Amino acid sequence: MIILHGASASPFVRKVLVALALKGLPFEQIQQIPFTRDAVYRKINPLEKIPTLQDGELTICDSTVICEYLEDAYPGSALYPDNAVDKAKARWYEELGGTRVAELAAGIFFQRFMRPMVLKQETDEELVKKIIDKQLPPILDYLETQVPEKDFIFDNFMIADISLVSPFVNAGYAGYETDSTRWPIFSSFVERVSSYPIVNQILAAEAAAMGRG
Ligand SMILES: N[C@@H](CCC(=O)N[C@@H](CS)C(=O)NCC(=O)O)C(=O)O
Repeated sequence: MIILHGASASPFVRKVLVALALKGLPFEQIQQIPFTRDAVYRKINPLEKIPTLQDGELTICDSTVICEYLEDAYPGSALYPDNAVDKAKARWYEELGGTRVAELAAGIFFQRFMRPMVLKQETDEELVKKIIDKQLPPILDYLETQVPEKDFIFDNFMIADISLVSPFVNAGYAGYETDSTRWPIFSSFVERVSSYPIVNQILAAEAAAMGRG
């Protein structure tokens, strides 16, 4: 049985939940909360980040490594395109979604949700304002040119789609919405990916767990 360690509200755990759903794989989830300095968890993930996945003898960390493993190990819907050009694009979008986009969009969630609720620290609203007014706009200008007006980035819904949108789900929990007059294409892409049945189901379960259902 596959075991996924990580709280569902993490943008990175959500990406793996989508991958598991696309592959139709049964799994058990342990809702590991990050930033807890959990000595037991550190034994399976020295970086102390979520997610970590165990599959039999295998224990691996990092959402991208996990999704690539699931793609290599299991049949079911493809998580990545198979031609070299599209696969390179998919890797880039996954990298962008998991680095700068996560740092900024999920950073709003970190400040407004994780800091007060989990870390018992104050929100740095000055930093949130800087993210929203200065740091996110150039990234959104770029994303506006990268995502399609209809459907998904490739022929089918894939990991690249959820990688770019997942951090914005967290930003949404923290009260941020992309301005649909300034970034209409990306805003509608976020809506479309969020309402894709597999994602929608995962978000509904997540909202219920967070008391938002
Ligand atoms: N590159 C990693 C990033 C994972 C990550 O940063 N997870 C956050 C939660 S959303 C975390 O566990 N942070 C705890 C920490 O940085 O100590 C991945 O793709 O899995």
